[in-house]
Amino acid sequence: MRLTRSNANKARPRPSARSLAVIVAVVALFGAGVAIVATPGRSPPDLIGGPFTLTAADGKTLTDADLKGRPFLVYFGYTHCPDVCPTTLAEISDALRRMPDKPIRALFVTVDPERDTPAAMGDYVSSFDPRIIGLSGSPEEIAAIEKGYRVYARKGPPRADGDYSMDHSSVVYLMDKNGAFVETLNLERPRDEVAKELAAYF
Ligand SMILES: [Cu+2]
Repeated sequence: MRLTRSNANKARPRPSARSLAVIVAVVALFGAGVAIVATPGRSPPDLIGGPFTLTAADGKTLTDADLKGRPFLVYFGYTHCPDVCPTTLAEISDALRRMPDKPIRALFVTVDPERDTPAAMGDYVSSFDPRIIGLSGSPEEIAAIEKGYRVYARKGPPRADGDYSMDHSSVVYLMDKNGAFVETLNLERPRDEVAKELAAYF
């Protein structure tokens, strides 16, 4: 049976904030793909990642050099996020809890350094797996790592109460022990499967 236009519309679920974030991320990664074509001689892993300097909750600096030697995860978001960030961090936590012995570091880097101080980031991640590290930095430091990881992040329009939200791409990056990009972690599948795949890297 052919669907009429109105039926087809009814059958199609409304895109969630999460799927919109994934679409944004795919567009951002496609942008990276265009750059690959335009930059001969650079392999795709070189186009995502790179050096960074950030600040942890204890005030200590964390750089890409400090992470050398073991693979790590990176996720970008902000503590005022109503939906996508807490959901994703809960999913990462859930996968990590399935491998309690693995020394995995997962960085949660703010895209909203104006409000998210290092202490606020540390406070926020304390409700998730302790291997998730909350990180902030100066606006310049955050802009630099966003550029390196091809992150899309933009301040949304101010709300009536003066507060604002951030539109941002939602991608969990798996980086290897040299800090080179491996893949984006697919969390849209059974958590055991995610944990099994991750465990193979650590
Ligand atoms: Cu978010």
